Amino acid sequence: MLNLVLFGPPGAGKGTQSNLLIDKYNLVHLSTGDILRGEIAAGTALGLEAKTLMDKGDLVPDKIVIGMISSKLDNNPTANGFIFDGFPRTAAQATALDTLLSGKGTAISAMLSLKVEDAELIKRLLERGKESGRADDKNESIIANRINEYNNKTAPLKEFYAAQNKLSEIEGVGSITDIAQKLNTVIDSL
Ligand code: B4P
Repeated sequence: MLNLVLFGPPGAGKGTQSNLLIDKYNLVHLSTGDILRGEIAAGTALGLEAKTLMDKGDLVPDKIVIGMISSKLDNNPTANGFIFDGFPRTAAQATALDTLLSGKGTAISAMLSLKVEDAELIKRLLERGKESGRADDKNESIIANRINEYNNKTAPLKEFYAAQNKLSEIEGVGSITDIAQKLNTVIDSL
């Protein structure tokens, strides 16, 4: 199985690149951000709890997102592999993911980490916010909080995967097709 963690700060292009990779490699796309926004749109109790945190740019509790990923893995028993987009975001999530995958006789193949500077992230997210209607994209101080959450809780996961020899860092600035090409080169070498 090909199981990829697509990693990077908010606005790095994880969702954008995932959409290209799922078609090319026939993978199931698991975006915790998209799943949570689906819960919000459906007005579930989980969605209501998540919305308050997401609108402020805070992370949603580990227990919620780990449970969501666990059931998505169970629901896709014949998948060729998965792209984890925006998950894991904390050490507890990374450990839980390894345990879930090893229970299914598989593992993460690689972490692909997109590098983009803060000023570019802010520019992209404010631009998306004009049309997306996402509360967390509209306001620079909320975006700053998301970047802060990433730096404090998420960025250290690079070490977790580097220790397993699974980390590849890719420049995330440039055209979407050029970045996709760089990701393809890394994946094809796995
Ligand atoms: P996500 O939905 O994961 O939001 P994101 O990080 O902003 O998305 P992404 O990084 O994929 O955006 P993309 O670059 O594609 O999370 C939102 C919130 O959900 C979190 O803040 C948190 O509250 C919660 N959450 C989600 N997962 C969680 C977890 N595991 N644990 C706890 N909480 C969790 O797109 C950005 C923009 O850049 C787009 O407009 C795109 O068109 C543009 N873009 C992309 N590539 C470009 C390029 N090369 N050049 C120019 N623009 C580009």
